[in-house]
Amino acid sequence: MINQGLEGVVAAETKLSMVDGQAGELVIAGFPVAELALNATFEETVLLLWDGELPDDATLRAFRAELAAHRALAPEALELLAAAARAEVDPMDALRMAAGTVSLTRSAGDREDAVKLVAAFPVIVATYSRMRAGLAPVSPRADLGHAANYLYMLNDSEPSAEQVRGLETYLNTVVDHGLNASTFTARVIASTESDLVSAIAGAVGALKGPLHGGAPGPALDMVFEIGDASRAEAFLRRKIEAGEKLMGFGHRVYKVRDPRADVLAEAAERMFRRGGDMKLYDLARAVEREAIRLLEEYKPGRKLQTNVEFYTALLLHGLGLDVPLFTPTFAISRVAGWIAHCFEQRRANRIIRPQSVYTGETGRTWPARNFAGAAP
Ligand code: COZ
Repeated sequence: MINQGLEGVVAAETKLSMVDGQAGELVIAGFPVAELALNATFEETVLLLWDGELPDDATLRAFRAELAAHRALAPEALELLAAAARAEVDPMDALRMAAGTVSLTRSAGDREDAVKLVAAFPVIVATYSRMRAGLAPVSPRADLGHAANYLYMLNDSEPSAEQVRGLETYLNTVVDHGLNASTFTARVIASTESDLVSAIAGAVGALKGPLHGGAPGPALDMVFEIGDASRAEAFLRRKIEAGEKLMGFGHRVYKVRDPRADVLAEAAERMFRRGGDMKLYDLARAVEREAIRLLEEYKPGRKLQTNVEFYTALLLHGLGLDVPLFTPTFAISRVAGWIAHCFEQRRANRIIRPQSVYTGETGRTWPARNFAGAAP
């Protein structure tokens, strides 16, 4: 019996995250997601995943300095991003291409590659975003933390403490999530004993897909297109009846509301309330309620609930990020989780190689043909 999409197949043991789809719970390295998301800096979360424990002050300071020291992109990476901007390449393709340039500087091994990749992702995304907008790239600042430096390089202005906290809440929330498609991709590549940069380049390619990390943009576009709660029902019925999937809803594992949606919805509400304009937030909540009601009507029993992408869109929009930055920002976080899974794979490796069942013809005989291949 074939498990389409490997649904229900347990392919690894992990200490990185526990996803309970029935209870709607997510534990990341021992912490309930809300506990970690609201309290940790992203640097603490990265070391928690990589080393299994929260870092002490000295270790954290050293790690921040290491990340800062690896922010500057190689000239070849800048040239590549400039060429990508001229060609108007998708930001996720630009990220995948530029991430590969980490291979230009030979490193001592996985851990050094890991630091280089985590440090480079926000710099690549922010640099490319400005190039695509025809703006001069902003050089990274060593005195800013990981999340703050990303917002600084995007906007050429120092972010507020609230903006940094909002972004870190997001980055911590989406950093790891069991064997999702991009994480599994990274583990497959790592299981062949290939290098970490190759594993991460593959994972970026997987995350780009609209069924995985590519959903937040279309989810927000849908809320904007609806524009007013009174138009939600008719709009959503049309989409569902046209056989389209509502971006931001449904999940392979969660059959109740994604616990990450709760964390991000609360962070978004705090931000919009502080900004004083609740219109978009209230509209999103109304669209969410209608979508869940209609999905139950059209797909009874499928338990299609809000997933992380729906409130990702709202929170990142509230942080001033444009839609094309949503999935790359997801990658800025998840790269730390991908790397942690590669470390786990290395520690107890067995090449990942499932079976397939052949359903094609057998016993065919080769037709009489002359050497050029044309029939005589
Ligand atoms: N909108 C409308 N219908 C949906 C839906 C959605 N978002 N998600 C699932 N369905 C429907 C499917 O069409 C399918 O209907 P039929 O049985 O009539 O064909 C049924 O619900 C079961 O769905 P499926 O087996 O495809 O679920 P699966 O677990 O394979 O897929 C994903 C989960 C996340 C891919 C989900 O279906 C989806 O595509 N969501 C939208 C994209 C998104 O938000 N992705 C981010 C995930 S974190």
